[in-house]
Formats: sequence, structure tokens, C-alpha cells
Amino acid sequence: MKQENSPIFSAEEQARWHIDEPGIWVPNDAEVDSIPILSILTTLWDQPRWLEAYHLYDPRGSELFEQICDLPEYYLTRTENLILEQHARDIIANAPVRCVAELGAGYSKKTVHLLTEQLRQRGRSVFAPIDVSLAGLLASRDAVRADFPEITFHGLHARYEEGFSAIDKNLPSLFVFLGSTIGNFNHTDFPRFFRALAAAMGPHDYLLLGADRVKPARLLEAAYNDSRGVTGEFILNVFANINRLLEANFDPAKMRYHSWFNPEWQQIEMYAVARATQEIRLAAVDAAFQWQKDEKILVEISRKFDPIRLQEQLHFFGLRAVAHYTDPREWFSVLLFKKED
Ligand code: AVI
Repeated sequence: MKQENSPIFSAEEQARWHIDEPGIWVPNDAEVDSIPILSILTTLWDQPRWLEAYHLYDPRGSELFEQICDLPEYYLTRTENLILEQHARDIIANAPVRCVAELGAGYSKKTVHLLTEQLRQRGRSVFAPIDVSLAGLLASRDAVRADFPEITFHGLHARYEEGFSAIDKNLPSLFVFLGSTIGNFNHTDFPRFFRALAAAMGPHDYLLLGADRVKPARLLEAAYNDSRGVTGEFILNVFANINRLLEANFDPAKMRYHSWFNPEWQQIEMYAVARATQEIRLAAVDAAFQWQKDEKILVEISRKFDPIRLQEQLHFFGLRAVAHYTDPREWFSVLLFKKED
């Protein structure tokens, strides 16, 4: 275990982390393996059945998500990128920080806009992405080192909460959570996440949050049921991941993808539906269940927001709205908050 110090940790946290690969920090007590299995079993046996969205991101799932971002119907990535391209200068001017801490491995065009401005306005700085994907962090590290040698890279190979809680409250930081990933959090995870994030933020910290907005159902439904079927493949691929993890026998030929915008809950719901009744066996844990014909498994939700209401809501978590950036069609919002003193 190689011991070095990093300016991003408080003294107390420093002792809990070690360098794994150059520039990548891991908690000493990292325990990764049992969590996905427990999560899959407990939610698959829930009533009705569902899955936590993070299981979607095995290597194939991550590849498919990259393809989704380029689909003509999937306006989210392009629109958010446009907003950041236009407003990065103002965002960074409004958030006087030394560290940009991104939730997600991030080395997209979007991150580049922010890092370019951070470097231009503040000079030497730190970039600290937090992600459970080591591959994503390594790619991000290599790209940042090549393109921004004046920016020090400290990747945190950890779950979001573990990562952001470790960052020194005295290091002025901009926490960046883009892509409307917050929309994939359910109604339990959402308040838990903001409570933990606000508690981890110091008095000089900011949050930049990307949120997709409520809009006509036809636009939303097209974005999540694209004509090339990539979204369906992405959602159903979760079962290939489960088959591997749990020696299960989910059969892609015996299921179909279904999604719709639920207006009451303001969310796109993405399901796998059984084409026929089938016995699902999970050999690794010696468990089985009957998946009935037409029974749905909720694989992912994607919530859509009214940005003003979101600003009001986050105020109750101790995050004060500083600025609101949007696109000409007002389809997507990028919101800047400051942790209240
Ligand atoms: C990552 N997340 C914000 C995407 C979304 O739009 O909710 C995931 C996604 N699922 C299907 N298409 C995209």
C-alpha cells in the first residue's frame, strides 16, 4: 500500500485512503463485491419487482449509454453541453473554488468547458472525479494529464457518498453532478443523497446540477424509445450483467422493452416485460422465481423536473440557488447552488 498525501482530504480522511493506480485513490476498507448481489436479490423479490439503475453500467452497458448520448432523439447530452459551452465562464466566475469534484468519471466535452475556464480564471487547480468505474477514472486521468497538465488529478474510486464525504471541507470545491443523473434516483435515494452531499460540503463549496425538465410526453418518450432500439438494448443488457453476477438464466429472447412517461410521477419508466411465463434461476445463490407472462421489472426511472421547484426544494437541504442556466427551448437546466454558511 503506497502512502502519499493529497490536498483534497482532511487529515482524518487521509488515513482512510491509499493510492491504487497513480492519481487514483481507494478507501482502505473498500468493499465492492457483495453490494450488487444483495441489491439485485432484494429488489427482484420486491413487490413489484425492480432494479437499482447502477447495474446497467457494466462495460457493454457503458458502451451502449455512450451510443445513446449521440442518438438524434436523446437531446439531453447535446443540450446540456451547449449550456455549459455558453456559460462555463459565468459558472466558474460565480463559483470561486480551487477544486472541481465531479460525481461520475467525467471527461466529456462538458467537463472540458469547466476545466478550461477554471484554469483560465484561477490557474493551478485540482480535478477530483468520483466513480465506481476504474476504467472511467483511468481514461479521465490520462485525458486530463494530456490536455490540462496544470490541473492535478485526484480520482476517487468509490461510491459518490464515500467520495464526496472525504473531501476536505476547507478546500473550496465545486461539486459537479451533470447529465440529469439525479433523475435516476428514486424518492428514497434523492433526499438521502442531498442530505449527505449538503452535510459533506464546506462553507465555500458550490454544487452544479444538470436536470432534465418536464416537457411534452412525445418528446420524452422518443428520447427513451429511440428508433434504432439502442435504449431497449441498454435496458435489457442489465440481465446479461445479472446472469454473469448470479449465474442466472434471464433470456433476452423471452423479454421485451417497454417505456412510457408517467405524468403523475413526472418520470420516464423503463421496464423489461416477460414475453412468456418462465422460471428464473439464480444458481449462485440457489434461488428461483416465476416471472409471469406480461409481468414487468422496473429497470430504471428518469425523473423530469421543474427547475424552480428544484431550487426551492434544495434550499431546504441548505443549498442556496445562485444561478440558473438553460437552453433557448428551455428543455434542460443547469443549476448552480452555494452551500449556506
Ligand atoms: C444517465 N441517465 C441520466 C440517463 C437518463 O436519461 O436517465 C440514463 C438513460 N437511460 C436510458 N436512456 C438514458
